[in-house]
Amino acid sequence: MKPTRIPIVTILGHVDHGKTTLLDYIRGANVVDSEAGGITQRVSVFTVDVKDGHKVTFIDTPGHEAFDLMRSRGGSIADIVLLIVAADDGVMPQTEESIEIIKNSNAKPIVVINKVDLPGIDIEKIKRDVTNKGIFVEGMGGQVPVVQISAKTGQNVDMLLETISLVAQVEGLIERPDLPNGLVGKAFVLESVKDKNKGKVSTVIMTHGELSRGMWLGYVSKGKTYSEKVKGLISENDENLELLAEGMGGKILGLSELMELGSEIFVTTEKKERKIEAVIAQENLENIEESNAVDLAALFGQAVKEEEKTLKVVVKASSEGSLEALRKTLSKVDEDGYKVEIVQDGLGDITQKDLEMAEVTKSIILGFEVKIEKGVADLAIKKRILIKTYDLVYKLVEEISDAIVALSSPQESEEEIGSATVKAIFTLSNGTTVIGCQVASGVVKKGGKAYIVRGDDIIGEGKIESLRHEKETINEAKKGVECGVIVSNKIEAIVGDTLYCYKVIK
Ligand SMILES: Nc1nc2c(ncn2[C@@H]2O[C@H](COP(=O)(O)OP(=O)(O)OP(=O)(O)O)[C@@H](O)[C@H]2O)c(=O)[nH]1
Ligand SMILES: [Mg+2]
Repeated sequence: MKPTRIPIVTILGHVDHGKTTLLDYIRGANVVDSEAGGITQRVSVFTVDVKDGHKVTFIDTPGHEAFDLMRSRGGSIADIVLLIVAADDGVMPQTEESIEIIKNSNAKPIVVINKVDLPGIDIEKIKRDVTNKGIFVEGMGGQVPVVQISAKTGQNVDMLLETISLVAQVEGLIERPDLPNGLVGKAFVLESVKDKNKGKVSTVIMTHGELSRGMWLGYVSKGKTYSEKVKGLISENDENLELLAEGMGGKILGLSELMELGSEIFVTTEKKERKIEAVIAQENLENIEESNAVDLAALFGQAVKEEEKTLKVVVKASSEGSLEALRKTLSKVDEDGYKVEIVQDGLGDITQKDLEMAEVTKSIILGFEVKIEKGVADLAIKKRILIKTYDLVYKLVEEISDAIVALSSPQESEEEIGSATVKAIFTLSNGTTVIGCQVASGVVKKGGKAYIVRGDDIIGEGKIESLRHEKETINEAKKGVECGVIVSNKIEAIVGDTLYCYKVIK
């Protein structure tokens, strides 16, 4: 079984609500007093020892409105988010913004009401206000834990740490995809600064695997890929580190370029520039495809106006010749009156300009033998604009035609791929039901459709959102394997029911 990694906990909340004071208390330090104007202006990462040899990584973020990107970056990487609300101030603009970050992430929230040492405070009002903004807390009909603390006196901080461990254990950490082959680690860049003594310094957090001094780092800066040996690694307190384990944060020194904020960096044991380039290109594509996981036709569907029956596209290609060929071929596509309209075409990689064009014209972007410029892929995901790149013309035309066929005749069929016997039902603290099963035939797959059947009746159905074997997340469970299944819809399954897994064919 995989060792459980160190949980990543991001602290979010309005300015001056006590985020840094809380972290100072937890690590027995004193940062607040040394901050300019008492305001946090950068993201910092600390891995601290909590009870029983367990470690937790905390990301402190600034609460001032100017630092919204730092907050959302901190939120995007977290397993758990502490929403700090000062009891005397209540829900304020950056509390609300932090709530939005939480709602858009997979992180598990814990509401922390701070400054309860102050007189004349109304805890119930804060709980109500937070719930009204969509974080449903305990005691208000929801499940999100609320801990009342004083970061100044330390009151209930122990209880908060216990709540963090409990949430991490019971609800689990965010699932991260496996590392690409040949890599030993992957990290996320939270902050990069030019320090006059230390040079270029990047604060990173290890999301996968590990990084130690002497290993090689691959990263992209201003569109160029670099591969460099790690010369220095320090903690937030400038102590030398030999290793960053999974879930730990730290600073990398001595790189020749500044790492881009929010980018991912890749760790190899030797110099592997080519490999890294390939991985980065692949990840860009996967990110896009994942975000558009709905299915191609559905996304094409967004770009097609029913009455016009046209699919609008922006086309980029590597040469004038291939562009010409594409124009010609795409103009011939006609499926039941559905056609392709090229709103713009050009040579070279897919850029932000292309994205803007696609956005205003409600198009998708097709690339032929071109790459996607750094940053554009992420932006496309946010804006939900589909980018597809191809190296083979016929593939491109084939996929477009298939998608158009699917549009003009939307049909689905299902095929049974496995069945399992329901052995136990569990409920997680957030109310999610886990169906414990043993696979009786075939295979049960994540992403597949599940039907729960009792006798001759279908009790419920839904998509298989998560699949676990013991504590490990898996993609499929074969005959004989016991697994915990979470289905998208609430189903009142009981022991003895049968779960059938179906593959949906479009
Ligand atoms: N009375 C009381 N004061 C507190 C408590 N926690 C923090 N403070 C005070 O609130 C002020 C702001 O605390 P910080 O920890 O700097 O707040 P912050 O959320 O980190 O602020 P930014 O990083 O600027 O967003 C400081 O003067 C702290 O001493 C508490 O539990 N009780
Ligand atoms: Mg602070």
